[in-house]
Amino acid sequence: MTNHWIDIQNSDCILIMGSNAAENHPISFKYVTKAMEKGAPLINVDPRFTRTSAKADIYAALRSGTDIAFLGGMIKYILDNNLYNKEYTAAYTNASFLVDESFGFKDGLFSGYRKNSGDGPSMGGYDKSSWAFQMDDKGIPRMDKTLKDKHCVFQLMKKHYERYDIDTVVKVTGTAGKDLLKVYETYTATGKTGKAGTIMYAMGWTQHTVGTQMIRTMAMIQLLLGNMGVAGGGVNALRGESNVQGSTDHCLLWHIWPGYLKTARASNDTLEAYNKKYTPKSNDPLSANWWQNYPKYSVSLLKSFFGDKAIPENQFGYTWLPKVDDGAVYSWFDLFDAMYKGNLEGFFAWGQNPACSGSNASKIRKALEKLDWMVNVNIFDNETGSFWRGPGAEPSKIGTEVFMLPASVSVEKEGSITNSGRWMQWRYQGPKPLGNSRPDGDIIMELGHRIKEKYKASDGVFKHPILNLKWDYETNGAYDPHKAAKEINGYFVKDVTVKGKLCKKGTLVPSFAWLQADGSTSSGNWLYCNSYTEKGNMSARRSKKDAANNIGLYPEFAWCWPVNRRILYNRASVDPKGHPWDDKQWVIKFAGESKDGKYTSKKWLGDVPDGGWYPLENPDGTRRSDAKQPFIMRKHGFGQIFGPGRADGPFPEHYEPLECPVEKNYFSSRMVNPTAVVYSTKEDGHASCDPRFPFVGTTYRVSEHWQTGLMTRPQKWLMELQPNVFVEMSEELAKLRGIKNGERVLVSSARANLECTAIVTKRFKPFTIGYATVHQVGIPWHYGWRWPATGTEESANLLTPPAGDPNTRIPETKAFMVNVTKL
Ligand SMILES: Nc1nc2c(c(=O)[nH]1)N[C@H]1C(S)=C(S)[C@@H](COP(=O)(O)OP(=O)(O)OC[C@H]3O[C@@H](n4cnc5c(=O)[nH]c(N)nc54)[C@H](O)[C@@H]3O)O[C@H]1N2
Ligand SMILES: Nc1nc2c(c(=O)[nH]1)N[C@H]1C(S)=C(S)[C@@H](COP(=O)(O)OP(=O)(O)OC[C@H]3O[C@@H](n4cnc5c(=O)[nH]c(N)nc54)[C@H](O)[C@@H]3O)O[C@H]1N2
Ligand SMILES: [Mo]
Repeated sequence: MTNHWIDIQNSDCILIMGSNAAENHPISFKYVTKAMEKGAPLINVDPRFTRTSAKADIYAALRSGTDIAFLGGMIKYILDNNLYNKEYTAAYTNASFLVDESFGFKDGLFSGYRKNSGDGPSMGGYDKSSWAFQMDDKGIPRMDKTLKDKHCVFQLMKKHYERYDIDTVVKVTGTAGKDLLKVYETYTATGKTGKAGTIMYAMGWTQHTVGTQMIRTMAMIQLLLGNMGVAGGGVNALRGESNVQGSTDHCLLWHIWPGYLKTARASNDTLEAYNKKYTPKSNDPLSANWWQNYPKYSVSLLKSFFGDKAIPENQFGYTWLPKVDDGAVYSWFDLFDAMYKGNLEGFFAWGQNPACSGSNASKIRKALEKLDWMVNVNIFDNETGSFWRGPGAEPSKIGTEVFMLPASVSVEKEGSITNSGRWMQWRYQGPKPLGNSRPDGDIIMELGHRIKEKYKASDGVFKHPILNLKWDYETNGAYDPHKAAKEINGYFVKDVTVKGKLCKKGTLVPSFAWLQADGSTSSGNWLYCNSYTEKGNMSARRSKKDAANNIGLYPEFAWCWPVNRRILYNRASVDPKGHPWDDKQWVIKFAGESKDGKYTSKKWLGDVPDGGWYPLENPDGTRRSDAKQPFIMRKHGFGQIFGPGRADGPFPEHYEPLECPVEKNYFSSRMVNPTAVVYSTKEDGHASCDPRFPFVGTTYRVSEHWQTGLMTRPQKWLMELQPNVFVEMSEELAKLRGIKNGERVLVSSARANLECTAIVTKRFKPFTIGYATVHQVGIPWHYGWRWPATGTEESANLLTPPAGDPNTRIPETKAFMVNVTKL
């Protein structure tokens, strides 16, 4: 979240789209309700009527996978009706930037497209050279602040979304025209200065071959309406598992190191080359270009990995690190694909259940059979640990040796979790671990020590990073979460003078502004610098005192990255002179002194400002040369309406899901995202516009179960509430197929069949797509054969497709094609 949970209460209009927050993030509704009580309308857009819809003032249905069409229509509506926030858009976004004259878009393709002719999963990619900005002779992007130049971002955007008129959007989404207009009208009213609209989204947006671009379309809307940086605004991803934000920050994903540093590639052959490659350069003195500090963060991270062994002569240990081959990808899809092809020997399934959670799960189950060994680190046995005795498996023919390491559950451990709002919160140990189960921290520490011992004894391959790894987060032989937290925050490794202050060796670094690129500081994650300092464990704070602006920032409750800043990009919540756009619910305001119309001293009130520089303008309107643009993490300092970083285009474009019910895309002759990734094998195909699979399928969660159900399926009372895999369908579809509520039916896709209990409901309605009637059904994915013991219930992921988003490679589990038949 750019903002945080409590801040939702400050919103003037809440759009929940691509999430069912009432069921999956129930606490959020405490704040949604507070905003509603103050008069904020709640809008919900979902293919089916959910418990969130039941609370909404406005509900609109759309066919799964068509959100870019829906939101692209909103962009056109904003532009046609002049509803964008002109001052904000011109001052803080790249709407005024001029794009290279060779940039173009034709019939669904941006300039520079190349189809992939090899056998990799990617359908194609772009040479992005024509997506570059025009630069002036100082190397600063050329701008037209009147937004009239035909090559400026604003005009290009206008042209791009010209095609997204109401009629076409209706034909694609199946949403009623009057519902579309009502949503557009209500939400875009937040473009007025002083008003704020927020978006709450989650998996309904991410799990598509165009998932990243769905979110970007909304980010563009938020920039156009001036909703970024302000209280009650922002782009708010409701994260899932309680600590998924924390684990992403600390490099859960293969392509990033802690703090969103890049994983080193083979061609980054020296530390210098690595730092050079990933440190952006800006020639604009008004751009903070925060990532220019990259080498300070990467060197401090290497110091944290290797301690005293990391010295300038060995590039602080960089030379020892594994590097990913250029072009190679190690996403979930790619790993299981490699396993399936027999290219992996061993596998740690640590706190996960891929045999049920992964899209196209039968391939994952088959892949596990190809391993020599697997270690399941879990609180319970699950379908992954027991894959060898699952349905269809023949134990006598499977050579995989499976080990189970019992872990203790979350409440039996001390440590921190970081919630969606970026708040790192300390938790204490409740009961002691049961039986021979151990905290994950202890398991991984001991594993590290044992591997080191083996390496010492056998001089194995690739030994340097392991033998030199500093591995000392223990006290009296047990994993110590305080030691780990201090390591993450970082400390000075020798006496140094920074900013005129002597910092003693061993003291904790007060914040990332103190980190150095010369090896004098160590930090396991620069973003968490300031979380555990000489003042103590910031994440354990519990003060209910609010900040001066009284908008629910609670700066002394827990700790928030970065540097306890509760609302990201908050410098965009003030006008160029430093006055809040919204006087009542202000986030920060400039309170420095001025003389003769010029600011003479710096002081900000409220939240930790996103950089404490002077405002862009003096009170008399003259521009300051010592100020910075608000979007400090962007190279040029501006919010990106034109986003050339994405794999599939600088503007989001509607494409159909890999498996879709229509033969025509009304926006272009391109059907599927031309850069999507598809991992089909001969046995695991896909089917588009195939009469055998005429209905749109989607998967989702229910309140009563958690994820693949390991922590809920063994509970009798929860099973009583939600005993079976069900398929939710409209009364119209049930009639068409002769299915009655509560009957067992067969749902099938190009991959598998799944037995489900039919729920015939008014919550789904057929969509009219162009001239066709399209039915959609939905299935929860919480089940698996291991519990209940009847063995009749299975995972919805047997049905889901082998395709994903080109930017993230997240699978398209929210839109695929199925058939439903009576059993
Ligand atoms: N009780 C409970 N709570 C949970 C979880 C749980 O398992 N159980 N899991 C947690 C985790 S890890 C996560 S990631 C979050 C996920 O939180 P959510 O994203 O809210 O979860 P889902 O139920 O998967 O999907 C949300 C909604 O997306 C809708 N949808 C499907 N396709 C589309 C589409 O194309 N467009 C739009 N606009 N909507 C679509 C579905 O109908 C569904 O209502 O929940 C967390 N909270
Ligand atoms: N079709 C479909 N598929 C989906 C999704 C969807 O919406 N639709 N959503 C996706 C999403 S958002 C997510 S997050 C993934 C989740 O995918 P997974 O992470 O593979 O699934 P979980 O069921 O959350 O697995 C968590 C495991 O950790 C164990 N566990 C619990 N506590 C601890 C602990 O303290 N230590 C250890 N070592 N183990 C513990 C549980 O018993 C469980 O087996 O699934 C994805 N799959
Ligand atoms: Mo998730």
